Amino acid sequence: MSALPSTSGKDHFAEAACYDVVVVGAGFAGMYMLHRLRGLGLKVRVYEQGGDVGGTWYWNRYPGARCDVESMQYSYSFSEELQREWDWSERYAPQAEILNYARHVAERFDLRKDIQLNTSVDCAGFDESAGEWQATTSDGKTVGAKFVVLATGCLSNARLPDIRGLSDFAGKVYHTGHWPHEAVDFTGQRVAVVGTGSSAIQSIPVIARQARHLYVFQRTPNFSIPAHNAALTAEEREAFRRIYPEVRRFAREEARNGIYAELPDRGALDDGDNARRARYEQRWARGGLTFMLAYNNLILDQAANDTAADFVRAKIAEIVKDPQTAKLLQPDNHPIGSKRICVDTDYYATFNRSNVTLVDIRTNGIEEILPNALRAGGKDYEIDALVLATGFDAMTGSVARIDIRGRGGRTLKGKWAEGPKTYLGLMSAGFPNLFIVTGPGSPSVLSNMIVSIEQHVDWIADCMVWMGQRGLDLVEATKGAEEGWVAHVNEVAHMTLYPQANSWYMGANIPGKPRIFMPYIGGVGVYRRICDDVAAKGYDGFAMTAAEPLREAARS
Ligand code: N01
Repeated sequence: MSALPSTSGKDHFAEAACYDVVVVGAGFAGMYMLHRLRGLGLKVRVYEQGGDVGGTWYWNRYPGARCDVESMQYSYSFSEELQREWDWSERYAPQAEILNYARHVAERFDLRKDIQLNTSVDCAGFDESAGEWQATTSDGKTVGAKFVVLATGCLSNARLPDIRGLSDFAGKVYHTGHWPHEAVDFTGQRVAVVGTGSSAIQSIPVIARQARHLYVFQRTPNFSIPAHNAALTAEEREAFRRIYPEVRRFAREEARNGIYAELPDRGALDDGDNARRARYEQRWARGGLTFMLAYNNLILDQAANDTAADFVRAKIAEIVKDPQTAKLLQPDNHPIGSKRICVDTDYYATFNRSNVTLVDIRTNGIEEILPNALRAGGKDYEIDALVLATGFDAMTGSVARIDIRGRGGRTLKGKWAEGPKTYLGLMSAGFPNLFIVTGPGSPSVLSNMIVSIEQHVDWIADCMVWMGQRGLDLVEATKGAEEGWVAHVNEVAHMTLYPQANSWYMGANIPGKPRIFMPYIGGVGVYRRICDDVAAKGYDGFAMTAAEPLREAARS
């Protein structure tokens, strides 16, 4: 029997299809949301603009794409059977394997029957008199739903840079976040990669092995830590599975970033030079994002941060043979970790290859793209193919491109014009029954995304159950709670070094986008406790009402 009274049979929707919940997106968030809601007996429809499930892993197929969180941890924890039966082949799984995992989950839990692929939700409007949403999809249909859940992803709106002449380029143009499905072979070609963020840092070593010549156009160097990726043996997987209960508990409750790791017991300046260097060496040898967990104050204290940044800069100088190239690759305008740390395989060493040239565009950017060349620093670099690794309109971009209208016809895009405003990253005041999974104002991109996704999905499902049990139809963040949360998110961000970087966390990569620190830095454990506490207090900060009075008013 359903845990919740389904509303999908109402007369109101006699003519249009009608659902309890419309979910936008069939990435890891949308799939788990569907699974949970179906378990409650609700009628759910998921719309996915891509040709398959998998979200970011469906689109980001560039050479070298793989996860920067270890796969035994970057995986669902909601099903014991699933985590027992799926064998990750490598420490950091490649994109194709993660996409296969998403497909496996879709099939294993029979999700596909409720997912409509190749269909975007273009508009969603809240009908105040009925207390329900109307969503219009790219196939021209309008459906009704009591709730809408935006599972649109934080990094799913690939951004083309505004560079003069881009449309005149005669060769092939690729964006790492929107890579073709057929194999791309750069053999014998002169290739330009624009950008040096995570996507570029993963793809450059692979493209360099194929291309006749690779030009890397760098505006801002980034800190990158070696992945030390390797095959996982059956014994390693089993050993990990034995500690899964503790790994998952720790990731949810104690870790700031949702990753099981040894937590530091001291600050960087508590150790002398030799001990500190030894600790950094140990972290470098281990590899990956947890380098930043060498000490507990690296993202809080500039002097502490400098010690880690200096260590990585020295590593770059050690690896890269040409001193001038090494100097250009050493980041010097932001604290380490204040932009997402990159995790690489052979990135810095790639610049020792004779077929790779680093082009510094820090001062003037790319001046122009010509039909057969990129012009920078007054020089033309002749190329056959152009790879834009220029990132995303992060966190808000995929939401803003849907025409979402809440109370009084107000658009969410308009409301967020000066920066996203949410309560807990879950809801925005004035938009009843519209949930966001890992929205701005939640730990989201600062965490292991799957841990944060599962937490939000469970919280949203529990909230719906709570409402159903009490005959409540509408839930909405109050303005006061939202204002308090936005202020708290900002306050916490400014206690750290994060806001010092021009990062996509701040919206700084999009010209004209407001500079607001978007994710919540408090950590996933702390954040989970806040969300649980809010729920335990009867959804403190959320207004909940029964819709019947509205309908009565509409009928009279
Ligand atoms: O994008 P980015 P990304 N002219 O925004 C440059 C996740 N991710 O796709 O820094 C010249 O980081 C821009 O320069 P600058 C991960 O969270 C995860 O690489 O603005 N250059 C920058 O170098 C990551 O953080 C994985 O000066 C221009 C680059 O393009 C996030 O996605 C793998 C330019 C953009 O870097 C985004 O990473 C990949 C212009 N006009 C990504 N415009 C995993 O491993 C932009 N740039 C899970």
